[in-house]
Amino acid sequence: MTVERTGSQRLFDRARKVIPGGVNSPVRAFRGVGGTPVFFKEGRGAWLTDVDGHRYVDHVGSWGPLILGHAHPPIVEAVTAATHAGTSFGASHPGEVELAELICQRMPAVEEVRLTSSGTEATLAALRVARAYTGREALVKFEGCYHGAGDPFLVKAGSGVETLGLPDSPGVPKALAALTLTLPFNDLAAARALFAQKGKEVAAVIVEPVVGNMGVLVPRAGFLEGLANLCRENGALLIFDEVMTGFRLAKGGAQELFGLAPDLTTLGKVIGGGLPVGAFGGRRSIMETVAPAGPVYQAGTLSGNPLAVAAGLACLGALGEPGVYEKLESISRGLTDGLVAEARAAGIPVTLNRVGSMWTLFFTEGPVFDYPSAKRADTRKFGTFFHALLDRGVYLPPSQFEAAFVSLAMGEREVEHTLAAARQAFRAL
Ligand code: KE4
Repeated sequence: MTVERTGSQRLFDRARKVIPGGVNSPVRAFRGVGGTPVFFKEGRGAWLTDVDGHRYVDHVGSWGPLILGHAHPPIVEAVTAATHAGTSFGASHPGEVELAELICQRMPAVEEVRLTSSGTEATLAALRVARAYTGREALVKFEGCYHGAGDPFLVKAGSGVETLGLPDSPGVPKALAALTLTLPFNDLAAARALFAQKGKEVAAVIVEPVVGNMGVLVPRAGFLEGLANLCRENGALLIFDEVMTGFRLAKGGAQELFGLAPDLTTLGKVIGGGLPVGAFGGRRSIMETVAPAGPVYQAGTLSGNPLAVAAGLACLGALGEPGVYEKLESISRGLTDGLVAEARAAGIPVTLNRVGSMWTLFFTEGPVFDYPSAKRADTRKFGTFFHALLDRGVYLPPSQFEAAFVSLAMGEREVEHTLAAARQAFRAL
């Protein structure tokens, strides 16, 4: 069963003439699954509609921000009202104070926070602050983790870099890349060995506390705590990159879930409710180094933009309601237990990794706990499965090395629709 998507094809043909690869972000290009990217014209709740009128249950949610679903009415109302009051001031306004207060209230390890317009800006800023605060230059990251498209992080990165099979990225100066040391995720012994050798050179360790950019990788017990201890013992800063996990995995993010207090935290996605926002924050003594309070420069024309802040406040407000994380957990468990059961019934070896409302179905026996084990997944089979679902009205992330996201707009209907499509798709493999 192949569904015609002539509207998407025509738009993609036009797009490729004026946009590199026809997309504004590589992960959208379907390079990991083959075929032509779908062009969507509308999202409503848990559903997307493409330009040819086909409808899909959306398991991508704009890569995480849409935890409440598409066009969530309180967000639409908040942004509409903000628009009529003016789209940008380039000056302070009440909303940015309210959003900063809310973030600090829900993440006690964040005593001060600066808003940006993307996660990439946030991680770049956090690294600059860590280097200034410690007077050191080395950065430690983990293979397969993705922290945005900034030069220092495009070393053995995940997400689109991994999907496109780029070893790293050309254009990143060797001298800069040499300052980024990479370790295997979930390997505390390797981290200890690195710190034994270079601990006093390390400005920061940056980690996705639950990895989403290799597909979902779950931290082993003691791994994150071990990193925190190594940082403390060696005078390095621990940065939790919670752009994806922040306020998704718990009301206080992954740091609440794991009971840890990183020195710095980066945020994005959910705190913008689908509009462009990022943020970096942490202990006051560290954040007071940031201009104009201190000498570390960081800036942005649209940082704290009134529309994005209005969307973020509406989104975080909804996430403050009682029972929302329990509801997310219940939908996520029902969906993923069902997928595993359908794969088993069809005799297809899979490993499903999930934390809360982030999950990935790997086409491999497993276990999948780091970059090498994730790379054993059969990406060809994933591509076939992806398209078999797409043709049955289910939109998964177009790459084996990405996380799928559950939204509060999903219910029984969306779960059943997805499982029925998966039942047929597994049999098409
Ligand atoms: P942005 O600059 O894309 O807002 O955020 C970068 C970023 C930083 N840290 C983490 C943990 C992230 O997951 C991201 C962005 N995630 C990808 C999805 N894997 C965004 C999708 C895309 O690149 O188009």
